[in-house]
Amino acid sequence: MIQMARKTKIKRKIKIKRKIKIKRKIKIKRKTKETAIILSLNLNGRGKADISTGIPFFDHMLSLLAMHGLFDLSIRGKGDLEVDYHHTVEDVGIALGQGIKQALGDGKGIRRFGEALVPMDEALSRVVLDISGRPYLGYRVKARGKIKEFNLELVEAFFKAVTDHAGITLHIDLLCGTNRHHIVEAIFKGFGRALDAASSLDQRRSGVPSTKGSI
Ligand SMILES: [Mn+2]
Repeated sequence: MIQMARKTKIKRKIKIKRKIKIKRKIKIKRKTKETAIILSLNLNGRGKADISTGIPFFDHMLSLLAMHGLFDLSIRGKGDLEVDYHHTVEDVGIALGQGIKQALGDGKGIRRFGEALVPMDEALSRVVLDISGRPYLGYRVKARGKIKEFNLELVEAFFKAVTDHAGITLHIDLLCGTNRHHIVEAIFKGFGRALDAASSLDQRRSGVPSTKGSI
């Protein structure tokens, strides 16, 4: 009996040692009559952000997403900002969603689920996500209004575009908060952290984390 237990232990050690090496870097180019977006994303990054969308507040939020998700993210966006910020924000969301999906590939070895509770002073966000292959956004954030010219309804439009194109299930709740800047910041940081947790590789897993065999 003792010998058998020892054998089991040894087997387990060997399994854990196996390293998964997957290149998870992607470049997306997207051009429409309204916007032109060039995005590069490295899920195995270090939080390096180089963002320019023409909307300074949005750049600030995307930089936080990269920094706290430890992704390398570069975005060059040119949009019809004179019309509205909507096209640019939505199209950056589409490009980021496509980038996430492509960088994940078939999802081999990923943890799949991720969640984050992130405070920013009085604001507190909860972001929970599942890399499921099924787009769904639950967005329960009551805050309304503008930060300079950036309307808070754009935050929902952005995450809708991300979830639709990444194929993820995403729940965003604002548990509390009054300051608009703090609220949006807590949400973007939370998404970065939750996505990092869900997309990170579990060395114990060799296949796709689904009993169906695919995501
Ligand atoms: Mn800030």
